Amino acid sequence: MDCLFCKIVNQEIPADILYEDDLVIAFSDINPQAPFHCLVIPKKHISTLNDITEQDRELVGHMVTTAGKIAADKGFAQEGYRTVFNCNSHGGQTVYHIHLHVLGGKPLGWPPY
Ligand code: DGP
Repeated sequence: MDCLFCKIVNQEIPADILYEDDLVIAFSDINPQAPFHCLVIPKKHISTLNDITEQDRELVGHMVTTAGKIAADKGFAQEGYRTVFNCNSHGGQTVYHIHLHVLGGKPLGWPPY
């Protein structure tokens, strides 16, 4: 399977890795949209949120708790930060391996558009 983020998981292409364990890896986004912007991804390939099953419940929960821990470690817990899953074209998904964006370090606009 030709998946960019699987290649990062397998260390076939480099990334600025912030966190890694048996289930997930977090790395800096190559095109940051905030002073801090990283992606938390599962090591297991899942293409979109539509492909998540009940069996992935703990894995996806672990992605969210990992995002929260990273944000807290970076000092964003008090002022806040944003987490985003984009799904398919209307959601703005460009890489088809699920990833949780973690953005912080400034007030973020809402709604997106
Ligand atoms: P999305 O649009 O939700 O699919 O977000 C994909 C993100 O992935 C986007 O913010 C840019 C980031 N990205 C794309 N290619 C690479 C890469 O090769 N390395 C890293 N670190 N990030 C990438």
